[in-house]
Formats: sequence, C-alpha cells, structure tokens
Amino acid sequence: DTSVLPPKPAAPAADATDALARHVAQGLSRPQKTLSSMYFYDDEGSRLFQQIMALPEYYPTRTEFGLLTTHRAAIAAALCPERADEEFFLLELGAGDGLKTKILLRELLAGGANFTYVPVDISAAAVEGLAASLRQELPALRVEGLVAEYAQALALMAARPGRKAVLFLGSTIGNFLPTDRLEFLRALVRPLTPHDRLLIGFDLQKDPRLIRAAYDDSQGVTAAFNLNLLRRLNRELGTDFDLARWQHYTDYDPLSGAVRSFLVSTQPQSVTVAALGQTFDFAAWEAIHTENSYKFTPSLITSIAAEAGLEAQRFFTDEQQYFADVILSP
Ligand code: AVI
Repeated sequence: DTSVLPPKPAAPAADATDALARHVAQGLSRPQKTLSSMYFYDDEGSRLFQQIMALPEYYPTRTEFGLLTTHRAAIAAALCPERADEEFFLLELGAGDGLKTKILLRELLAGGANFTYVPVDISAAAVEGLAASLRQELPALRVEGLVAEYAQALALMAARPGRKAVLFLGSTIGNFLPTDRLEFLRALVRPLTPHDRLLIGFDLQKDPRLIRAAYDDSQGVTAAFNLNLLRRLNRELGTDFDLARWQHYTDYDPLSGAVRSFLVSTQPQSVTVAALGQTFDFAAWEAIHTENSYKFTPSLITSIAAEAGLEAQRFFTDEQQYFADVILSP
C-alpha cells in the first residue's frame, strides 16, 4: 500500500537554477566567500555521499546504524503512542536510502504498530526510489511518500488527525549554523502537539583527530565530494572553475564543536559565472567556506532542545558515546 503525494508540482528547473545563481552571487561577493553545503547533493554528490558513508574513517553512519540496532525495541516503544492500536504517522525528513530506518520499520511492524511511514524529501526520485524498495522488502508497510520541504511537510501532516513521530537521523542537524538550527527546530515544533515525538541524530564531540579524519579521508572521497560543488556550478551556471586549482581543506575546532570545510584557491585566479555575467577574483590561498558539521555534547543537546521548545527525554548512544539518537517531545 504505497503512494507518493507531491503536494505541489516540483519547482521548474529554471527556478532552481535562478536560486542557485542568486546564492552564488551573494556567497562569492562576501568578504569571507561562502557557498552552502545544501548544494552538494546533485546526482554525483549524492553518489559520493553514499561512498563517504561506507568509508572506514566516516564513523557516524556505522555508529548510528549500530545504536539503532541495539536499542531498536526501546526506540520503537518511545515513538509509539501509549495505546498500541492508535494510528500514527512516522515521518522521516531526508530519508535517503532508508537503510537505518528499516531497522525501526521492521521493529514497529513486528510489534504490530498501526502506522503509516511518510518519507519526506524535496527530491521526487529519492522518495519514489525508497517507496519502491520498501514495497519489495516490507510489503505490509503502509507508505505515503511526500515530496516537500521539511517544514512544509510537517504543516501539511498536522492537518491530518493522528499522532506524529518525526525522524531526523544522520546528524544532518549538525549541518545548520546555530541560528538557522534554532529557526529550523522551532518550525518543526510549531505544528506538533505535546503527544508527538521527534527522534534526532546528533554526532557527539570526541577525539578531535578522529573527527577531523572523518572529513578528510585517505581515499579522497570527501575531497571529491567538496570539489564536486564546483563541477556542479560549471555545469549548471556555466562557471569556469578549473578544479586542478582548488583544494579541499577541513578543520575541527573543539571549542565551537564545528568541523568546517573549505575549497582553497591554490593560486590567484578569476572565475566567470556565465549565468550572472560576473567575474570573481580569488587571491592565492583564499578559501570558500562550504560546510559546517557541528558536533554536540549531551548538555548542549538539552539546551538546544529547550530553546526550541522541546524536552530531550531519552538519549540512546553507542558504547563509545560517539553518536546519540535523542527522543524529544514538544
Ligand atoms: C549529511 N551530513 C550529516 C554529512 C556530515 O557528516 O556533516 C555530510 C558530510 N560532509 C562531509 N562528509 C559528510
């Protein structure tokens, strides 16, 4: 029983290109040049991210998979309404390939939970791909894919009666700047009721070297992932970035808990953006800041939640305390 609901037609490609062009115009005009990691995920970027998740140095995916497996019964119980037969919606923001989610879906099905799984993504291909794989693997599961922005999806679902449990796994929350994160969490909470639940994945602070290595792997996959942003701009906006003149660089600051990634210009150069008819100059070793990936502590998580109007109810972590999946309630 699977359907995919597009709440509105997908944005026409021209609008998406305009938005990207505006973003680049603004980001490269700042004294500290910046581009958003949001734009990493074209087809090639998504493929590279899949490869990153399987890297020996990239511990978050493996660790979260392990802790979900270990604690699946308790997590499933925490997400279900108290009355076992009560119908509820399990929403997942940015479902990806659903490998981690399937652990919970199997557990909920085995326990006889009465729920509909709602994977939410702005990519129709991602939602349809996941729905198709679930049809095969878990034919008993009710799936209603939703092609939408996250906050829009929650607002839409709020109009439907029934409890909501919202999954936001993988520490994607770490890719927001603190102010944007607060705004995002508040928008998520607004349409929820006190009976609803959230399960959010947070990567925890740990040995700084281990964190840094996860973002600068020895096979260079993360470097290719970062540099792919320039390839995307060359293709979609007609920029003339010469990838041989750019380097991936990343650092971890244990004070702020932020991994920051950069694309560094190895020589003085100018880059023209055909779509804007504009040229940008880069000095030797000037950097474009392309990604933040924040790491958290349990007390930070509690206070971030409180600021957004949420209570961190239960922390599920792995043995090494590398990662936490946290149950939150409005
Ligand atoms: C998607 N996000 C949680 C990843 C992270 O760890 O911040 C993206 C990533 N960037 C480099 N490696 C992985």
